[in-house]
Amino acid sequence: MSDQPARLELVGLTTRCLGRVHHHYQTLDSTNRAAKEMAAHGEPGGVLVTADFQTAGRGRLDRRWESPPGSSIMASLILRPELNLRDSFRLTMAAAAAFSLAVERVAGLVPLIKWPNDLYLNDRKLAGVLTEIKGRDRLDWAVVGLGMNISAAPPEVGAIHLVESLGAPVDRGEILAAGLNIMEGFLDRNLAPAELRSVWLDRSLLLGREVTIIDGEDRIAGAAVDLDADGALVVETETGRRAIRAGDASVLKK
Ligand code: BT5
Repeated sequence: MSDQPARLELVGLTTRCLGRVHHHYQTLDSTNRAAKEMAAHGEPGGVLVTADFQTAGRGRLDRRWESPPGSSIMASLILRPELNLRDSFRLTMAAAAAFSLAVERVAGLVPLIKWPNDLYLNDRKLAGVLTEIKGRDRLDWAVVGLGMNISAAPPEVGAIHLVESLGAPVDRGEILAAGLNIMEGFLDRNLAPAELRSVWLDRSLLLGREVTIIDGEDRIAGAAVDLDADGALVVETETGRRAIRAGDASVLKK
């Protein structure tokens, strides 16, 4: 692990707290892994860890997150909000909403939010959020990780990058700073579920479409019709409505 001088400038950062302490690395195994270690050692909320390259970037369920060197945002934020553990999905909701809004603000494109943790452009994956938490009933700390393809994306997973979609250069530091600015606003408003739900509803990739949700052995098919107050996806199945809290969604192509 090499600790290089910061090369990722947070252009336009206006936060009080988020990203004010920023550790940037040329190479790390995983920014989430590093941030979790820092959180466990007592680093305060707001600390940001970024890398140009990850040798063991992670998605959910120990999947891999791959990205060519220097081509993306790979960022993990330590957060310590007052939150019940059962409400921790709001952190993922806030991050996905903040970074969808940030891309719109900086690049003028509107990434759709694919429940439960992805941003999509043109039906291809642009970004993913990985939230990891520690606590009992109350949250002790959370690490919210974001991977977003800026100028390249691994072709084999059908991903898209922002420059490809926009047809012009984009400054990843500007996107990251804008996302942190917006995220801090959500945190200041106590991650208000109604506000987060409304951004998600506005930008939902799944609503109104026929979907299949796979959660371990569980497979649920139907029309995605709503998000409930906790961010669960409401699916109209043959046997009635179900609120689904976790899983991987795929859209049925017509
Ligand atoms: C996610 O998981 O989408 C969460 C990804 C979080 C990555 C960030 S990078 C900074 C921080 N540090 C980490 O170690 N992780 C976080 P999931 O929904 O499970 O999706 C994972 C799947 O996305 C993989 O199995 C691939 O199919 C696909 N994938 C991998 N790399 C990708 C990329 N660059 N762009 C789009 N899709 C990708």
